[in-house]
Amino acid sequence: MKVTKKEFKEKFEKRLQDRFAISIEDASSTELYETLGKVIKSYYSSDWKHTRQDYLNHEQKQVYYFSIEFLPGRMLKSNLLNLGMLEMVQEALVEWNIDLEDLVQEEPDMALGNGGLGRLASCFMDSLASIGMPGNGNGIRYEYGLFKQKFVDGYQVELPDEWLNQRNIWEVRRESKAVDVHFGGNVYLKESPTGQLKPVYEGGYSIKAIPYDTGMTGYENDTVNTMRLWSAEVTEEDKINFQNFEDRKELENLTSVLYPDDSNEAGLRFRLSQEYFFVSAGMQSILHYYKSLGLPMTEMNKFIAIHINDTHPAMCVPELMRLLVDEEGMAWEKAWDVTTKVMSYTNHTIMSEALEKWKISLMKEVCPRIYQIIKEIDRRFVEEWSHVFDPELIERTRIIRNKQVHMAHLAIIGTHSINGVAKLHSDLLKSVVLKDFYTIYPDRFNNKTNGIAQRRWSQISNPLLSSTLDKYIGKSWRKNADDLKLLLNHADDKKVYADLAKVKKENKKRLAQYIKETKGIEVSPDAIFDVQVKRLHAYKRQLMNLMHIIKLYLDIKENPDLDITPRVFIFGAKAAPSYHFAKSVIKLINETANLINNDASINGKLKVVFLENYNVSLAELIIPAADVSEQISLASKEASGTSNMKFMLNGAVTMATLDGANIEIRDVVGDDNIKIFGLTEAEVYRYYNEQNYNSADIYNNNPVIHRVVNAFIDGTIPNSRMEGQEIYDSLIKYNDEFFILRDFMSYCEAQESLDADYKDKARWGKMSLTNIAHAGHFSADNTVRKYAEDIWQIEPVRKG
Ligand code: GPW
Repeated sequence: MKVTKKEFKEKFEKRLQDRFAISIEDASSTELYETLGKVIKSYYSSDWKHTRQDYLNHEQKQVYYFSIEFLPGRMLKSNLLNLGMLEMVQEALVEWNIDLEDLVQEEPDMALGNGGLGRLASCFMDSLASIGMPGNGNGIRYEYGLFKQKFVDGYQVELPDEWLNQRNIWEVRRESKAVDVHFGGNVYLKESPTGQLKPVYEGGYSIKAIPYDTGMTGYENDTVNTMRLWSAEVTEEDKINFQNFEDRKELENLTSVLYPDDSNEAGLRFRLSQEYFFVSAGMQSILHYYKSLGLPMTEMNKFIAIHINDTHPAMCVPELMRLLVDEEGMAWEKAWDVTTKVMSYTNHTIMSEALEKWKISLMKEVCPRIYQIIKEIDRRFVEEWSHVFDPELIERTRIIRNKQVHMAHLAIIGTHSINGVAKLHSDLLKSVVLKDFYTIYPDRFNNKTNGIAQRRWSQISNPLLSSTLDKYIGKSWRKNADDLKLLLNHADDKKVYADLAKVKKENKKRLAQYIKETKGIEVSPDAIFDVQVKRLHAYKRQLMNLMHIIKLYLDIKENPDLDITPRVFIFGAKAAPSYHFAKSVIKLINETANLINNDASINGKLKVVFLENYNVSLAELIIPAADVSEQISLASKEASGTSNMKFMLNGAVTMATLDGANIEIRDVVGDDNIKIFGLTEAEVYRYYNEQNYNSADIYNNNPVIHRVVNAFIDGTIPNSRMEGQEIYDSLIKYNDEFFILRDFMSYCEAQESLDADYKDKARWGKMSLTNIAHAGHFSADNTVRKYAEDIWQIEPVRKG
């Protein structure tokens, strides 16, 4: 898109005048933001239309990415960047004395997701468009996004995220594409005049699903894909049919809130209804589209691919069966063949508490026909395989077991591809968690290591680094992140180290300013910025990070002359509102922060900052300022991690266990440029197999650990007696589920070694540079390209 500054300014002024009848000088930031959004939209709207038309004209195979979460954050700058207008608009606004950053702040951070899973979906949307692939998102338009977090007396308090109060300028409501989704009632099968069994529905409710479409702009390629989010609406007409008030309220509010649990099973009826709602609405609209092509139903898999992002949308399988068999009259076997060819599934966790299961009784209540279809899929699965494999193995892999519907089993049996999100994770799926399924369907299993939207996590969040890179390696990396490798030509250039260090320092100043403003804490940009930002979860071990801080604190108290580089420990993390342990960890970190930050005898050597309300926008501020990236989950627990990739791209050095994608980061940067510590996954499994982990032994025999753990109960950390006791018990009485005590000394050693490396400017410069240079390996452009080739069989758009 080539738009001159002059054209832009004229258009902007006209829009502002048409909409608000004012001139630039009199406009508020809100008015300016809204106008800018409208102008940007007008620039991509014809490309949006053409993209859709191109797909249609060429009968292009498209993928639909079903995800119960999308976490795009703000879109203003990414749209400007993608349209090639970012610098021009920045300049134009400056000529009017307007700072683009002020307008950016006006946009609500769109947080329709919890963490990594939702953010990955949004990174994929960005990359699909940017490599010109026909890919659409399908999800839920929650009226309230993930709660806003505040701290009161060190405790987390949750406030509603009313993001739609300000209008969402990017979405387009498409009334004409609305569909009905049916819930509840009874269903029985009746023979039709043609001899077919047809379902007859009795009672139940229909609600309207209204799609809101958002254009997903590609990077400088005129492609604009669609993210379609569904909103539930109950019409006046429908209201009459509700038998009771509860049902009505529940369905009316179906898309009002996002469940705030990350990697944890929700298990409530309402959540199941949400899942069926966006699955059914999405599948129906895809089928409408496909039918408009006038192609044979049996060839759907040549034109449509549907991806199930974790198991939340796994009902896509029975829903497509319902549409093909019940509505289109296709024979079961044919429909099953098409369905499995269309569907593919990504697994994002091996942790059993996060594997979705639904009570049969609940599913019968919410979507009775879907339950019947699942039962039939299950019956045929047993029939097909129990003669081939050990019947016990088949029993273990059934979809319906112990009065529950196992969604992962449904997703595996009903798709042609199952992938994990990092090499280790995919291996563990095959060898442990889904071993039985791997026996049955070895060809379905594959790995797709996660990736990140490189442009957001460099060009948008770190413009200083971006221009420094341009200076040394040219601009090609901006489109093709693999070209970051060109930086290796300067691997030993001290001038480059110094330039990169200068950029880092500026970013640290920017963050220090924010910390000062929001928390009133003074931090020095000369200190090491050591960062752990991610959801608060026991397995991610924020607690171990805290214990290291406590150790340093006690060490300095004992020896005020201790030679350590000053460090600022920065946390950002939301805890699920019902996750008691996680909330206690937050309280303890906050109280420890108070203690340390206000202890003058520490001499500013340590600072602890827990930033409130971590979200995508805050990540864009924090990550460019990090020296150290904390990726310290117990080996085998973190499926991949993706912030690890963002930090690396921004030149931070990773403090890492051999878990998830950390392993692949080590493989590309080499052992010298990452700090590895802790148990390997094999060692963790050895403890499980031999059942001989004993945290109390470690506690009793290691004086360093003893002292740190005691700090939780001996009054060292103020105002946290109950929380301290709870943490202590988790470590000692309940045998330290995530082996923190086992990894602790190794963690401390790695931290000491990191301190020494940091002191050596050249050494650190090289580590940082090497990380940036290899970050292109984790570009979501590459990841999505592999999905496209191996799983979806889609190709870039043929234009025109
Ligand atoms: F439990 N992940 C997440 F697998 O953010 F469903 N939320 C979730 O509910 C789940 C996984 C689920 C994360 C993984 O924990 C993380 O390791 C991974 O990088 C990310 O998904 C994207 O694959």
